[in-house]
Amino acid sequence: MQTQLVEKDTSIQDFLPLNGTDHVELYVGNAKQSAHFYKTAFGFHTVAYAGPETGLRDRASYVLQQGKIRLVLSTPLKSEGPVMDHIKKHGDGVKILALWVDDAYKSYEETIKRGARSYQEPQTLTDESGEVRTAGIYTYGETIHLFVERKNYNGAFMPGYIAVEGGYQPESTGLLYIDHCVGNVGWNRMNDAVKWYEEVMGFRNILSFDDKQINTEYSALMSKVMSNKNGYVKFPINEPAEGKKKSQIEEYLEFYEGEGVQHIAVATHDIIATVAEMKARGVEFLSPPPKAYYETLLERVGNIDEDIAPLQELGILVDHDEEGYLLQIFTKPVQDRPTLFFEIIQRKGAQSFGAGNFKALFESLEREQELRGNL
Ligand code: TYF
Ligand code: FE
Repeated sequence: MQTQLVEKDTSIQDFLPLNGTDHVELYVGNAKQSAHFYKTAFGFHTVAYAGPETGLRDRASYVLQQGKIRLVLSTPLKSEGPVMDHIKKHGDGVKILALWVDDAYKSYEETIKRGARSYQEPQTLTDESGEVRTAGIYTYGETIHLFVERKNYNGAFMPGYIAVEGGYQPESTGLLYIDHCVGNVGWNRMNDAVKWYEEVMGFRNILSFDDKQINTEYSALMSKVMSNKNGYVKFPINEPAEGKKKSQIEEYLEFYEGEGVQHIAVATHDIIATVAEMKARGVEFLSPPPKAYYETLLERVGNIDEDIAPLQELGILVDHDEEGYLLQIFTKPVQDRPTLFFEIIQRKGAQSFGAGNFKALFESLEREQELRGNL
C-alpha cells in the first residue's frame, strides 16, 4: 500500500499548543441510562454531576472517567434548547471534542483570527476549587472544539459540577487514554476540512489513504489523518467515495443527518483482557474476519508477543508498519442509529492506523450494513 507518511516538523512555532484531549461530550436522549451503559459495559466511573440538584433547570450532565479518558453525557430536560435540537437532528452523538490548553483565550484568538467560527467566547469559571477557562469554535458539522485551560483547578471537573464519589462504581476494563477521534465529512468536503485543520489549527496531514486503497466491494472512502504539532491530538477525517454500493460513510451521513464524529479510539495496554472483559459486560463488537486472516497473520505482520488463539477468538485485528505493530477492534454502533462507534487499540510501536486491516474491517462493517438494509 502506498501510504504516505510525513515526517515530524518541529521548525515552525506552534500557535496552538495542545496538551491532549480534555474530554469528549456527548449529547444523548437519556444521560442517566447512557451513564449506566458506559459504566457497566465500558468500565467508566462517575466523577462529577450537574443537573437540577446543582441548580441547572434545562440539562443534566454526568462526567465519567477511566484512566485519562473523560466522557461527559448531557441530556436536555425540556423540549426546547440547543441540546434537544442537536439530539432531534443527530440522535445520540459527540457534540464536543475538548482540547486541553495552557491559554484558552489565546487559543480562541489565534483560531478565530485564522477563520474559525465562534461557538463560545472565552469565559472564566470559578469556584472554591479554583479556575477553569473555556472557549469554543466550530469544526465539521455541528461539532465543537472547546479549549479548556485548567488553572491549578483541583475540583472534580469544572465549576458548576459537584463531585461524585462512591455509589455504583464498577471496575475499570483497562481503557487508558484517547488515541484519536475520527470525523466523517460530506462528499468533496475532505479538502476543506484538511485545509481548515492546517490553517485554523496548525495541524498537519501525516497520513493519507485514497479510495483506490480503501475499496472493498462497496465501502469506498478516502481518509486523511490530521495531527497537531506534538502529535498528542490526532483527528483522521473520512469522506465517502463512489463504490459499487453505498459507502459506510454515506450511511453515517444519512443517519447522523450531517457531518460528525464517527469513532473514538481508546487505548489499552492489554487488549485481550480489555476486550474479553468488555464482551463479558455486553459490549457488541464487529464480527471477526475469516479464519484465513489469522492463518496468514504472522506472515503479514511478523512475530508478535500475543498468542493467536485469543486474538482470533475475540476477533482482534493486527497490523504493522516500520515502527512496530498495533492491535485493534471495533464495536458496533453504540446507539440505534448506525453512527458513533468505538475502537479499542493497543500500540506496540506502530503509529499508523491499521491500513492493512481495512479490507477485513470493512467487510465486517458491510455485513452489518447489509443487515440494516443500507447497502
Ligand atoms: O481511524 C482509522 O483510520 C482506523 C480505520 O470507517 C478506520 O480506525 C477508518 C475508517 C473507518 C473505520 C476505521
Ligand atoms: Fe481509528
